[in-house]
Amino acid sequence: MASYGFNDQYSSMASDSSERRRVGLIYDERMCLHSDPNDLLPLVKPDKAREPHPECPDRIRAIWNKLHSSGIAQRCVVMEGKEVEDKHIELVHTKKHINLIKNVSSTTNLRREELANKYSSIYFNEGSTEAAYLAAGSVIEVAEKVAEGELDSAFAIVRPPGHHAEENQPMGFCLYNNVAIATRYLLDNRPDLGIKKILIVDWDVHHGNGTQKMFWKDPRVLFFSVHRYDSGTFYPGGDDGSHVMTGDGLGKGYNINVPWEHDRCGDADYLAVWDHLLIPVAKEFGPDIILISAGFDAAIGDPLGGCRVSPYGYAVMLNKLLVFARGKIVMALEGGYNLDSIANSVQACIEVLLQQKPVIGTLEAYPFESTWRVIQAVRKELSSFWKTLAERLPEKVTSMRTPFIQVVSSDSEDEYDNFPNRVSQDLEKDIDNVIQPFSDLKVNDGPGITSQASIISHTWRAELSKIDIWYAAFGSNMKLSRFLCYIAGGQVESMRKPCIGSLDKSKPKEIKWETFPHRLFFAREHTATWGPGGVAFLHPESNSDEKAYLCLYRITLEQFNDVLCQENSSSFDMKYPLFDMTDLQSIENRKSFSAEAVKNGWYHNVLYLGKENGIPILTMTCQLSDVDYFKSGKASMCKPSKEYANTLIRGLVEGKQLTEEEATSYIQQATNRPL
Ligand code: Q9C
Ligand code: ZN
Repeated sequence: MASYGFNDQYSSMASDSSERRRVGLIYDERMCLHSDPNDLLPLVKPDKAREPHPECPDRIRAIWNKLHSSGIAQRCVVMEGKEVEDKHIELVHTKKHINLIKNVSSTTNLRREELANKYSSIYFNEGSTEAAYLAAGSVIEVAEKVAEGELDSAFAIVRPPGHHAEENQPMGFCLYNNVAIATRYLLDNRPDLGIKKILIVDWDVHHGNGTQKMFWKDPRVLFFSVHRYDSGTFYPGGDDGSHVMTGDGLGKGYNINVPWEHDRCGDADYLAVWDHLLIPVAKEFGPDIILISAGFDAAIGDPLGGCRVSPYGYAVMLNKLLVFARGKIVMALEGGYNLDSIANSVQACIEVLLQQKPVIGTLEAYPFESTWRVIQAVRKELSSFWKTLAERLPEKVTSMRTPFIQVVSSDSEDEYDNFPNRVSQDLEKDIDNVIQPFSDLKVNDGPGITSQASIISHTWRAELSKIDIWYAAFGSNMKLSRFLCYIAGGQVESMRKPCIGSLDKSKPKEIKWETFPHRLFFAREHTATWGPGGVAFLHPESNSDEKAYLCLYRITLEQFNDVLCQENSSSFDMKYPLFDMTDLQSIENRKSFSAEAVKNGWYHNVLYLGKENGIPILTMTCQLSDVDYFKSGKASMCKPSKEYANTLIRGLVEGKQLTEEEATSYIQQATNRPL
């Protein structure tokens, strides 16, 4: 874990948590001057009237107005647009392409129409050049500020979009590839900012073909795109968006495509991709900054996308990315054509960036069966590049799914008035009945739910509160009254200072005892809680000659995080969990997990001890390297203080595990035997 830079992230988050997060918002009305000249025709020739172009100026106006009327914009750092310089565009585009965009607005209408017709889904007008320069320049502007640390994160409300634009051609409503230009700018022109690895998350419903090509061989940029693919029939079409497209040369493994097989993917599908692909890979990659190609055309109600992501879904997706790169996230608008959907979705995202209120909501359905198929195919394709993807997903996880029912086969969106998935009211209802509602999900009933529960997450606390684990105590926490201080808060006799407790003060649901083949020992000279004398540790490695008594408390994973925090640090602010769902999933195979954010604590090594009633048993102890340190005599073994030993003995006796004599001799043995 150390290589992921978690310690840095957590500690920096903790230290400035009381301050408000600085979120940049960039917008410029001049980007509204780019529009489809055909949209003016109805004024001239009413008989030629047709649907307005979906990539219209009102898109960014709708977002801007919404953010102002809701008062969110007033909480952000608002900036004016800035034009990109040609030398920066040249980082990703040819001179020929730059000349096309630079001159297209000063030529004739007829010439513009001819030029536009040479490309796929492109229009030009008098405002196109300026808008394209502003869109790219504005993304650079905020990316630079976020990289410098002047802003924590930012959203660039820009158009025209960028991710389809390739080195030498505009495409799919995109003129310059805004996100790609900003990415290369940070990497190549600003080495002073220390940005060496960039994660680009492209959640626009269309594949980001342009961005993929620009970083195809570049291992500094991890390009991750989730998009409708529909066997290569969905725009932009062909096999560029296939999951076998993983990059080339040094960049092999740094291009990840998650291609939906069909329409109607929603929150549950996207969050399954987050939990089982993006988040684990992002941990392993350790980006210095994240750029999001934030199209909102996978939103419910979008006329082109046919997907069903809710504003809450986008909020959770974004929230899960905030733990990386010290929260340095730059979002740039790409597609998204339902004005209400994009305004609400952007609003939800900015609220996440501001971190001023918890993300609240629930999910309605499981992922589609096809979603698990896609996730498994992607994991397999990339398993040799990312070790986190090599493990097979448990059947319990992938068995939670929604059957897919083909409703209307309308694949091409040849005209913009064509809703890809228009279904009758009745059919829509039938589908909803097939989708098992979230309320039917037994969320607190064993380990099968572990990964599913993360799909139904709000903030990390709400998410982890649904998961039960056994916390196994071998030290003073064997005594219930002492352990309850970590849950409800407080102080029992002979403790030197009170505990804060968990945010969730509910008592353990069950208590059990078990013995484990691990060595109990006492080390260190003095502790803040117990004063002079050693404290108990469990040897992290098992040893069949040993027998340690552990008291198992069934608590939630949220409470476990609070215990882990209190055992290790008096000051750590739990903005993010120390031990989350992903960690719980991986600990079964790895057996131990180091909570890097509190690595100065003596109990930051989480050990997996097996399962009880299907629920994972976790304890916390020192690192294996600490054991060597104790053995070396540098911080020798040490007898527990009288008070402390007494607390342990009382715990064992009250728990009816040993008689007073047996307990005393058990503790004594643990004290005297060398390691
Ligand atoms: N039959 C973005 O969302 N559709 N671009 C053309 C032709 C083009 C979408 C359909 C969709 C482009 C940024
Ligand atoms: Zn799109």
